[in-house]
Amino acid sequence: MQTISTTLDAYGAFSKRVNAPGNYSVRARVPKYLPITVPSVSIAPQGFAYLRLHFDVPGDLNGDGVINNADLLMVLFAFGSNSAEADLNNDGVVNNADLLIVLFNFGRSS
Ligand SMILES: [Ca+2]
Ligand SMILES: [Ca+2]
Repeated sequence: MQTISTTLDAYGAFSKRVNAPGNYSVRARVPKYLPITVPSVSIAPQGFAYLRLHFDVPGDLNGDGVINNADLLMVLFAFGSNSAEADLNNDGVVNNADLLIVLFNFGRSS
């Protein structure tokens, strides 16, 4: 599978020149959420595609595509601090709310 890296704009759009226009499987990541895969994205000869991406499974703090012990440990080690890296709900503190997000989604992968 060919991998292309690009940056989405605020509307989730990207433009990327590809070697061959056609259908691609697009895997997208944002920090702290499980990545999502969108199959059969048609990329035009000009390299444009417009996607509506919805990231709905938070908890993947280390970005490896699975929510497991590694993510849990990141929350536990940062517990009580203001570590932005482990602050899943972005409220400025790492606490029970962040822990529950990891536990609720524990074992999920994409
Ligand atoms: Ca993870
Ligand atoms: Ca928090």
